[in-house]
Amino acid sequence: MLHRLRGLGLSARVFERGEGVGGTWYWNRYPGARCDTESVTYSYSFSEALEQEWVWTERYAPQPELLAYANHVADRFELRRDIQFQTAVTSAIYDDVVRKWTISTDRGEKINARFCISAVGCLSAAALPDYPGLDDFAGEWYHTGHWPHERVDFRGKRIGIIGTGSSGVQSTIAIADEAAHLYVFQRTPNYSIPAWNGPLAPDALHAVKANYRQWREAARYAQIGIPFSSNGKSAKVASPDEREREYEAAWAEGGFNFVMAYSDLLTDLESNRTAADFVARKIREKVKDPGVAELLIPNDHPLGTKRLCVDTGYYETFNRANVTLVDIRRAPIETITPHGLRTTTESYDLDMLVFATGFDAITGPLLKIDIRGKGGELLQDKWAGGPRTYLGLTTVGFPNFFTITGPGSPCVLSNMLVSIEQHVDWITACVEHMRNAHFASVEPTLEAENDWVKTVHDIGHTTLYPLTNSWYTGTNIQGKVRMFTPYAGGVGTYRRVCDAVAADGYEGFEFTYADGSASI
Ligand code: NA7
Repeated sequence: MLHRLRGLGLSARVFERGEGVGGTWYWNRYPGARCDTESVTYSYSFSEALEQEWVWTERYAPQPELLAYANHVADRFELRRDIQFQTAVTSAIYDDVVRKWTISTDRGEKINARFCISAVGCLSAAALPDYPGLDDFAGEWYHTGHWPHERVDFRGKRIGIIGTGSSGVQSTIAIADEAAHLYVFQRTPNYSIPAWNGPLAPDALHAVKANYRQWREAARYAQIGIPFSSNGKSAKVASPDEREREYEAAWAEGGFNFVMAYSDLLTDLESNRTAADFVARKIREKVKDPGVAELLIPNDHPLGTKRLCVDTGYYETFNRANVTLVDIRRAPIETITPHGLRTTTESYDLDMLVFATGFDAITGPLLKIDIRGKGGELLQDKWAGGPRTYLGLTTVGFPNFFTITGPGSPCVLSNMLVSIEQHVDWITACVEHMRNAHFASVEPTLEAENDWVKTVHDIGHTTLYPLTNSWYTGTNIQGKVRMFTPYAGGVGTYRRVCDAVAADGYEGFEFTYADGSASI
């Protein structure tokens, strides 16, 4: 976004809480952290020179490589001089008279700006369970989303990890390699698909680089921003033999592709069941203890309706003598004790606790900032019943405020890099349009916002996602409204809608001149 705004000749300043760039890959430094979208796709496309010069070494990049990439991009495009690190934005307040935002930081600064653009991310507000006793815990404890920069030593220690989402799955595998004993406290098992990660052969990387434009174009119009597609068929109508072959092929390919094996796995319970049964069989094959295998098989949600995990060796980890799976659904954690934790049935002595307990997702990071629009309206109040946006990019009452990968856009259902770039380009074009036409502010109309909220809801409810308790529906955070807020119609469809809105003179937006006169 900074690079694009500079390209328009505007002055821009970025505020960043961390000491460095990288966002997700800056904070989530836990052992085993790795992107579960393939590197050649989970990377920027805005610069051909950048995509040609960077060499990915693994099929799925590990966190240090992604952080190195973010730093390389920051250096290459000389971004740092306009980024203020170790600075948190505390409030953003719109002044309707001068049509400007005043942004305040925790360093006591106040900055005036025509535009305020949120790039706070969807998974950056870590959630810690409020078990009693944590303050008195004598050992070390960490949250995967706030992992220290220094190496954490697991050797010889009894470790307890709470949470079995993507972060829990990845760190379990890595910690088990070192710990004296690892207790995995599982409330809800999730589905994990093998990544088959490994070195990225120079030939394979070269082949993508030789055709990068087609590759990127395919990603931009694919369902989830990754260039693969389903066979277009329903799993229900395929014969059991056919299905087995299809699932075996998707399993052998690995990663998110699995859920695209048939076109209706995320919309039809019966079809979904066939894929879930296949994965259950794979878990039973991998895990030697049948009781442990049954505990690891998800039983409360359709496959893929909680974020799928992608792993290399997760289920096999439970065959190790130094790993114990603890079912905290049956016997919940009651309290953290000075030397471990106690469930309703047992006590565990632990030297370290790892919380892989997730995030106040999608709206969480934004709503932690005091954002006030026209008439002093608080965004928290406006979104008290759930987020309301037009295109996931803008919201009524908050002019000149844009949300990169905001609620109501494909955001967390997509390859984030593709969605980020699409939003950045759309916002850039909108700002340029305003400058050319001498508009001072832009805001969606209430009608456009209402229609979009309904569209997002209606499309979401053609899928199985709303059935499941998850961070997709907000149920992981106590008191949060249950609502499925991402746009589930696909990255390509969404892009076409956004492009059409812009091509139609920004249909659904109201632009205002500096003197207050409106142009619709
Ligand atoms: P997730 O996917 O939200 O996983 C959090 C895990 O922590 C999940 O298994 C939760 O169980 C568990 N959890 C959360 N709170 C508790 C409490 N209080 N007690 C026990 N267990 C708890 O977060 P991740 O960090 O793994 O992944 C986030 C995303 O980052 C990921 O999807 C990728 O997009 C990258 P639950 O299912 O709620 O029963």
